[in-house]
Amino acid sequence: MATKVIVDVDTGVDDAIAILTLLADSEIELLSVTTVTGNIDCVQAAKNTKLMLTKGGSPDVPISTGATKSRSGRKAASAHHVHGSDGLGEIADKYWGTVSETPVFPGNATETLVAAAEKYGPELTIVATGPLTNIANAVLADPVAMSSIRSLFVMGGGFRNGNVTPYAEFNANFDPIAFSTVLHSEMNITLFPLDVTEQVVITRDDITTNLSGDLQQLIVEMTGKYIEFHQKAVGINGFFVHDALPIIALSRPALFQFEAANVYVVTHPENSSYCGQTLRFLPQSDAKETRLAMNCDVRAIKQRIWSLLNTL
Ligand SMILES: [Ca+2]
Repeated sequence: MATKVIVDVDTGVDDAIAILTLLADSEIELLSVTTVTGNIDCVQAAKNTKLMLTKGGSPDVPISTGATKSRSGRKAASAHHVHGSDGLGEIADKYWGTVSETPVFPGNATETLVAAAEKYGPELTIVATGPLTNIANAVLADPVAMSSIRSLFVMGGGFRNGNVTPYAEFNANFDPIAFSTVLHSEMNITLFPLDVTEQVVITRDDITTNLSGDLQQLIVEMTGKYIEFHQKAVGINGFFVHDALPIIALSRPALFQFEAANVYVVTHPENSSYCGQTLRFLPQSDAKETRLAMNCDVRAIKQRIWSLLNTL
């Protein structure tokens, strides 16, 4: 039976590739998408998601927008230099005419998450690839329902380094208060920090060699600016596909090595470069344990991404 999944996304370039990968995976049933403000605002994230659902052949999956500002008080999109002003490398306008009329429920993300948790409980996995604002709001609204789900997979945090400051990863830094609320909830959490997501680098050659036709063109266009950013910022000739990793792990957990830790996030001072830094300690019996994906089989993960995308 396919794993029931909701994704909570701030659809920039890597979220977009993650959504396409998920739609291609016949072992996953995507129930719904919720969007959160992060890379871009949650309304633009819903538009970008709609485009990916259409391209991925599932235009009827409902989308609910969520928080327009973080629990830490941040309002807007701060990642334009990475993902482009539309979140998709300045290509989205070109494609609007091709997008179907997927229903979008404004402001309904918390209700969607809680209702699905109540309905499906241990059959449901939520994958969060943006700041954790919506997930924290759902946990605060109904901690019992949310802790009954099978698992929450989160792309976020970084123990060796950050990516918006030397210490902090974007999702954790954008809403550290939400990140902390979720980490210390009763939910069963698996974290995919930069330590693992920065192991997988996708190059333009990878895309042109492994994909063809419209999908190749879309992904080449979408990743142009994102690759430029990575070349300047970290000196790699390609990009990290952060958000696709928890999606791959849903149906291929054996491609990752996991460990347990007690994880904490620095929530203040808000403007310091430490805000959003994640810290891990050996598990203590009186503290909340989080599962961390710290290493992965890079070659097999890339092969899995290409073989899935080629089924679309
Ligand atoms: Ca994201």
